Amino acid sequence: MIKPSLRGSIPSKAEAISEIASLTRPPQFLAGKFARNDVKAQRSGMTVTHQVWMRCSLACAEQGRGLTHPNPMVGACLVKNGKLIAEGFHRFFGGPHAEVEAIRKAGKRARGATLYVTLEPCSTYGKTPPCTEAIKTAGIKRVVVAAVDPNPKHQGRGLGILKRCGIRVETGILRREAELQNEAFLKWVKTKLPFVTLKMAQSLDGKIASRTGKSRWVSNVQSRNWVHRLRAQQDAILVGKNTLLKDNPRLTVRNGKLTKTPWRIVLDERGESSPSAHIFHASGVSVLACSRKFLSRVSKKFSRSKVTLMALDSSKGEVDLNQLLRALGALGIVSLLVEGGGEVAWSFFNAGLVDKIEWILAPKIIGGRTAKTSVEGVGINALDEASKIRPTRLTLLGDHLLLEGYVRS
Ligand code: AOF
Ligand code: ZN
Repeated sequence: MIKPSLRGSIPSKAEAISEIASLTRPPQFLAGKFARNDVKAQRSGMTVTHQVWMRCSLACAEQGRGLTHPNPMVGACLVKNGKLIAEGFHRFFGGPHAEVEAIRKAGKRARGATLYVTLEPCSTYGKTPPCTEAIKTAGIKRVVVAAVDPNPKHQGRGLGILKRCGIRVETGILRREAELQNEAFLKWVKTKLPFVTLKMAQSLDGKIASRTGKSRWVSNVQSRNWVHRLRAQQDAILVGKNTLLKDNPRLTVRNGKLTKTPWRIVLDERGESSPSAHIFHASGVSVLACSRKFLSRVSKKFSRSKVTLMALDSSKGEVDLNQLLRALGALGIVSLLVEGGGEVAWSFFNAGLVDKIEWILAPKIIGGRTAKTSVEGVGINALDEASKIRPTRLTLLGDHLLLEGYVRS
């Protein structure tokens, strides 16, 4: 049995609120223990309460997924006398921080309240003033934090400032869940490289097309809808030039409430793509990553197109992916979705650059020794050289299986 992933355990806002509603009538086992004035039980009761409110903050933070880069997702709840008085989340880069949004909504009622926040409050002037100041001014008496800010500018500083001015501070409540929620930001802030998710849709026998090259549609409607939601959570989406030449995908996000379009990136060493391909004409940013060696030729070919050219080192017909990721990281791309095809997938696995996989298995057998497979390239010699995956979740999308997991380093 595959254990559900922690991300799967982050509740929707409705679930978190209903969990909280049940807590305002304390569960019997807690009420009994409080009645006996059992100090230990009170402490564990407090932990349960903290976890419930922190789940609410995690659910708030989740609403910013895909919209905040290169900032993290952050959610906050203000609680007084066991009741939620205001909540907030970080909505977009440069916008108010979660804590400030909750404090503004609460107004005078924030005085004496407890703040539950998924990330340590910031303590310096960035795009916005420090949240530690807003917390002090609002008269908040206790701050409960899930994860310490990994950003070296803030790490631990905010907590220290709050403690020194007499505010009670507790940390580590649902820390793992909060870190998982911001796994991409965590990697980026430490390494300045984007978190790479590789998505693939294949038949049970590993094919992504028939022997005649037909690939539409290996997957079903539910999994295609799911892919649109996955795309909406990313800062950039990458495909290889073969996918572009063959499928001419739009790589758009159709999730109804989109407020940000991920960048679209094509790996194309020699600039063989057609300037009329759909992705170079859709709204938003399109990037063609080519070799420096071919830059002048490529820029002439694409001179009338609004694509941005990124010139990289290349060898043996492939652009340097490490260099590409460093460049994207420097441009503030925190999460990158690699969508194939098989040669691109191999190059990313072979360079050890994949963090997470999202693998859709269509319950069909395509067959054919020349039919394209999901991961091509030259492959490995010995099985112990294989990229190994730690599976974390198995989901049914209609009659298709979605396997999620992390590449073991
Ligand atoms: C956010 N949202 O709710 C919290 C953050 O340039 P600034 O002022 O937006 O500051 C960004 C940093 O602040 C960010 O990298 C993180 O370390 C910290 N906390 N950031 O974007 C929030 N609480
Ligand atoms: Zn802040």
